[in-house]
Amino acid sequence: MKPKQIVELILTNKPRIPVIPQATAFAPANIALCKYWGKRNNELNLPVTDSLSIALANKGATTTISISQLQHDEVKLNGELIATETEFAKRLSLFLDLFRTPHQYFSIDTSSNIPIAAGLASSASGFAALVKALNDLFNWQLTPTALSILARLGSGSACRSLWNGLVKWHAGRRADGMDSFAEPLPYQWSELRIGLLLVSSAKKTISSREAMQRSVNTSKFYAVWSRQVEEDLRNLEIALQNHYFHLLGKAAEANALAMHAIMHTSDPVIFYSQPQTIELMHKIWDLRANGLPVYFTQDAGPNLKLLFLQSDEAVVRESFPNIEIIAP
Ligand code: 2P0
Repeated sequence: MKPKQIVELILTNKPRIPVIPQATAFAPANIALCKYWGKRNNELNLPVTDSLSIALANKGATTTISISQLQHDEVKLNGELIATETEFAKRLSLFLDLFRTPHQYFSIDTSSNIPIAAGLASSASGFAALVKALNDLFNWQLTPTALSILARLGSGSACRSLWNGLVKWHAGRRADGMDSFAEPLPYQWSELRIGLLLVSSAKKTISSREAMQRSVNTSKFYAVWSRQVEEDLRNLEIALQNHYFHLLGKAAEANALAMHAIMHTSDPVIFYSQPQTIELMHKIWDLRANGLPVYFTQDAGPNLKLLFLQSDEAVVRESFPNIEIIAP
């Protein structure tokens, strides 16, 4: 099945004319504690494994959508009009092609309060916010599950950005991906903290889309990824259920390091870490060796995200003066 057919199926008997002049929606960014790395279907963004994430509360994307009077989409990013030939505008328009009726064009105004393309999951919150705004503009009244599937067609990890808190994306088994969507997990852990350590907000040299494809195709280590995920997910869920912080940190850090080991063994090599990333890792390991319960996770970029508890916030802030702390 093609993405367009999936959308037609989900929007069967749904209105295709806006019911309000414009709609605005927010979606949080999410950080995976167990990563999505590798697809079984590239067109539908169907993953090889399940993944588990935590939402970044008020960090994310706010998107306003309306019908454009022009003969093309208009895209504004953080208040600035973006040329239609840019990769960003083209990717958005290609996604909107899935929804538009003939000669229907959109005006999209999206702003993000997180650095774009720095491995901080900005496309995830962007596509999730867009799908929510479309749902409101047309009054589709879709279920969160349907919205999750639609967001996934824009960017895989976007299917996890429709909720706050802890979220699990079920890989599913079906070829059409109708069983591949995320859902919120029932665990609460208000003491959990995430610290953003920004090493660079420069655009990445290789997109995560391309990097995961290359990993699947060329890394011999990819063969063990499913087993790694299975074990990490089991430990993460036990940790979340029982508030075992060390188990949580250990599983999340191991999962991120395994994902990067796959990249490091890809051909050509994919290496997102900068010297400062490695320095920070050593600092985290040293602090931990000295008794501070702090762990990290890393996505497709040089930045690190620290995991720790509220009770250690002051020490963490002292050790990393530039950290941005989020209470998810
Ligand atoms: C994740 N990442 O689980 C993993 C960890 C990056 C590292 O999901 O091709 O932008 O649009 O489905 O969702 C980033 O990949 O990729 C991502 P596409 P996406 O958060």
